[in-house]
Amino acid sequence: MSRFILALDRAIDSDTLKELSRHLHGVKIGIPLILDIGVDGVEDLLSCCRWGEVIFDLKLADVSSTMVATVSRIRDMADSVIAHAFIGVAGALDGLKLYLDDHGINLYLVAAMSNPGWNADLYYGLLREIISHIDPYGLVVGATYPRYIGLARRDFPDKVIISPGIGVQGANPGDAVCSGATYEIVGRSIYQSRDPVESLKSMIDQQNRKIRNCSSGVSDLS
Ligand code: BMP
Repeated sequence: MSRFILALDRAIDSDTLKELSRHLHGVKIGIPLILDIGVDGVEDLLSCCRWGEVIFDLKLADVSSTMVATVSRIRDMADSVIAHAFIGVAGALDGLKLYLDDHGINLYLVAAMSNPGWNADLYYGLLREIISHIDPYGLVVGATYPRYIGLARRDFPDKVIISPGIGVQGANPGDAVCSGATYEIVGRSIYQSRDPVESLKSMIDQQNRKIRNCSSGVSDLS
C-alpha cells in the first residue's frame, strides 16, 4: 500500500492492474476509459482486484438532475465521485450531495485544478465558500499548486485531499503529501510506462523517501 491513486484513463491488462492494485490505495476511473470500454467493461476490469477506494471522475458540473442521472449509472461500483465546486449550491451541488448521502457515496469537490492556466488566486476564495457550505468528504487540489494544498489543509483539516499532477504534469512523488494532501493521483506515468509495475514501485520509493523527510506536516490516513 502507498499513498497513490491510479488515474485509469485507458484500459490496461487485468494481470498488470492486479499487480498494481497491491501497491495502491485506490483507482480513479476517467471518462476516456468509460468511452473506450463502456460501463460493463469498467465493471469487468475493476473486478480483478480489491480496492481501498474506487473513485469515478465523471467531470460532474451540471444541474442536479443530470448529475444524479449520470451517477446513478455507476453507483454500485463507486465509493466516491468527483464534482466541480464552481457550479454552486442551489439546483446543482445540493441535489447531488443529497443523492450521494442517500446512497453512501463520498463526494470530492475540486478546489484547485493542476493545469498551468488555473487561476488559483482568483478562484480559491470563492470555491472555499461553496466547499464549506456543501461539506464534502474530500477535495481535489492540483499537486502543481502546493501552496493551495497547504491552504486547503489549513481551511479543511478533516477532509481527505487527493492531488493529481504527479509525474507527467511536473510534480514529484511525495510533493503533494508533504504539502498536506492525503493521496497523490498518478496516471500516464504508470499506464503509459513500458513496465507499469516497476514504474509504480519506483514512484512509491520516491514518495516514501520524500515523506520521511517531511513527516511532521503529513496528514493522517483516513
Ligand atoms: P496524469 O497523471 O496522467 O496527468 O493524470 C491525472 C489525472 O487527474 C487525469 O485523470 C486528469 O483528468 C485528472 N485531473 C488532473 O490532472 N488535474 C485536475 O486538476 C483534475 C483532474 O481530475
